[in-house]
Amino acid sequence: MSDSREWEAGMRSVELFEQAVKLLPGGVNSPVRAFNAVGGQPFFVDRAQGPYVWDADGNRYIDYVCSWGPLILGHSPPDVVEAVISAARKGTSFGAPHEGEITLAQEVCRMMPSVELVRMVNSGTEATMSAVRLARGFTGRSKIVKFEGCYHGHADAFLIKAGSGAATFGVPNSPGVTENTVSDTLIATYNDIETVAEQFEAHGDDIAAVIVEPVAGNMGCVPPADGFLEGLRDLCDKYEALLVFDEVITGFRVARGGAQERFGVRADLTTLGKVLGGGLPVGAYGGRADIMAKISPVGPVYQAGTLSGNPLAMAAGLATLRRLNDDPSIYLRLEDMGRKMAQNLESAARDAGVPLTVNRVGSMLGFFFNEGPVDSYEAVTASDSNKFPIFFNALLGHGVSIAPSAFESLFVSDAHTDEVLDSTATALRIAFEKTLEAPRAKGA
Ligand code: KE4
Repeated sequence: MSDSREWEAGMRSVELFEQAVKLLPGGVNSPVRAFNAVGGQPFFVDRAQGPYVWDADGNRYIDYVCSWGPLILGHSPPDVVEAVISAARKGTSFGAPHEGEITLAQEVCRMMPSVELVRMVNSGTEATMSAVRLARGFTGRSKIVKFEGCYHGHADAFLIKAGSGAATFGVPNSPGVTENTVSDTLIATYNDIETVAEQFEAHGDDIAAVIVEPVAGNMGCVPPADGFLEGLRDLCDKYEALLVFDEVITGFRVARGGAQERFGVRADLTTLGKVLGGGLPVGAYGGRADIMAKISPVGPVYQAGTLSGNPLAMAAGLATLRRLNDDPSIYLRLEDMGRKMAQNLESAARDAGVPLTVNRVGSMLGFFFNEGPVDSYEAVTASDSNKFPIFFNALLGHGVSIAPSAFESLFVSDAHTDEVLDSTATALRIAFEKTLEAPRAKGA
């Protein structure tokens, strides 16, 4: 592909998108896929294997979206595919208990000792909304603290716009989400423990839980500052609120036992998704037995789901977690590939003379058109937003696919080899040079 060519979707993707927009809002089933932040229309995927996806026109891309995190083994790993096929031959859904629910729960509890009991659901959103309901039911309190820039799915309580200052009540930022619904959602600043202490000083006896991404992955990748997670643990203990780690991205991604293992901070409740399902729809919430005992049918806090614990999804998740547990060097490889990808990003930007900050935790990364450091949502938003769409499209034009939003993370999988990263490095250099044509965004 030529260096100056602007990427555009192929003919078949164009035809498919024309059909899709007549049937699906924006032609997609999840907004970020629509390319609104980067211009043009999305390519439609025809198939995927290992580190690659092919679009409907046969163009191949090296994939760093990895389905937004689940595909830690790469696309269609043979053991996962086989597990799903053999499960499907025995039935696709029972609406009744089956052994696969036990075996996956056993793996989760073994890998995350803070999870003594776990409930399977069908998405990360279901997991976080259920965990918050449970925290409120267990404590008898109504407020929660979340962080500006963190995303916990689309449940009403989380869809709020951080008002000016970090200590205000949230206000709805999506029509349909009422002030009453979010009046119990308090906003704090990620990596600023003082803003959390202020909320507790003001509302401590009515805060049921603090919910946090232990590594922020939805403002780009922003790791926890030293002592931040420990500070949350201390405040929750002091005010008898629950600490909820939203590990939908970080669970089994940044370590076998997730961020709570990597950073050594115990959560009262943990929410999971993505890797847990190995590419099929699975979410989960779990934690202390005394808290989980409040969940129906044992306790009064209600939560249910027709397809929760689906046998195919359990099989895909189990095959994925078993590979992560049975291969002693897989996390070393993931760490190594993550480090190489970060180095390639940094050196390509440096060679092009483009200011860039790269954050990384294991095999999840984020990059910012910013001198850095980028350790807060405020720093993230000070990045040069004009550069990202140009960079994104130039990468696509050279066969590399990253998330179509500056506020997402990149992922490498166990299918991303040195050769794959080397060919990515060439595209990175060209794409960074291309961004030099962009006028500097105001405020950047
Ligand atoms: P889902 O309902 O999308 O399965 O999970 C919601 C969720 C909860 N918690 C965290 C930390 C998450 O990152 C997510 C979902 N992540 C986004 C992108 N980072 C999913 C992509 C999309 O919305 O299409």
